[in-house]
Amino acid sequence: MPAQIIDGKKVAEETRKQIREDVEAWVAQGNRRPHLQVLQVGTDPASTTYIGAKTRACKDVGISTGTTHLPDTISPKELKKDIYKLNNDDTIDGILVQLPLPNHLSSHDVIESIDYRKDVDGFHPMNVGRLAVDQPTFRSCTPAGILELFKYYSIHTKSKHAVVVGASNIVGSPMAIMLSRENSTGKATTTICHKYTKDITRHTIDADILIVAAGQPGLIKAEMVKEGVIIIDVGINRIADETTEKGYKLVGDCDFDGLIKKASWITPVPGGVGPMTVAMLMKNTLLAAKKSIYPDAE
Ligand code: BQF
Repeated sequence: MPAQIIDGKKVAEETRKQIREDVEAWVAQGNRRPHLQVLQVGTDPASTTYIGAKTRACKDVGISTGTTHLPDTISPKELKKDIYKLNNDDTIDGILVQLPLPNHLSSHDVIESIDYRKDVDGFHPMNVGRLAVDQPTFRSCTPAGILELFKYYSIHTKSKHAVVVGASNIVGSPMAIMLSRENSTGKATTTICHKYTKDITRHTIDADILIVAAGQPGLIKAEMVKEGVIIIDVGINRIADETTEKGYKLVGDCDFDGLIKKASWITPVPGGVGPMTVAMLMKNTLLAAKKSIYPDAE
């Protein structure tokens, strides 16, 4: 039997519908409408696309939003000055600096300059630290979205072997932390593979749940996994394709056509993890707004 498809587009729509209701209830109680401010440094076309998706999602759920465009020549000092202004602006609930940044800017330094209470991406060391000790926090949107998909499809992680391929600060590392904590979305035995792993098949072949965020199209093939594996493909790679309007198509890091025959569940690209990432950003922004008034809100 071929794998069942995890429909991230559908689950994201349902998630946004819930958030829309929560936002309207929040505003109906007399609160200011939540606001997300996005900072774009430079004009990277992929970044522009992602910001477009986030702006549309904000409109959909009733969160107010704006994008500040900054030149790619901006100095770290100037960029941080803009961030401090937003930190001190009571009408701004969430601040998102679109990544990647141009090479001359340190993302660590820039992220740390964001007030952690407005860090709706969940990248500030305060929020990462709180995640690591299992305290309520703004969770990184992609791994949080993957856990929402597990919840929706009743995919259990307890005592499973979860293998995470890719150790980035944005996806792999927080994903592994979440899966290994002793809570209802964790309790998995977790392996992290990365570019220094000698023989990744040794690990992937043993995975009950395989989460791939390596940025390498076709990295995971059917021979590398066992029957019944759950495949979560986080990769978003642009591949040249003249038959499409844009001249490219999106593919993940996994050989979907091969793996669908062997897996029990699989996420497509596009329409899998990506839409959930954006939905979780909406959730974090509403949470930031609530916490600005009720610090204990969860
Ligand atoms: C979909 C991102 C790499 C580097 C920087 C929907 C998104 C993507 C795909 C999206 C991503 C990836 C984002 C789909 C935000 C996810 O339909 O499959 C939405 O907008 N994402 C980002 O902001 O920066 C990135 C990937």
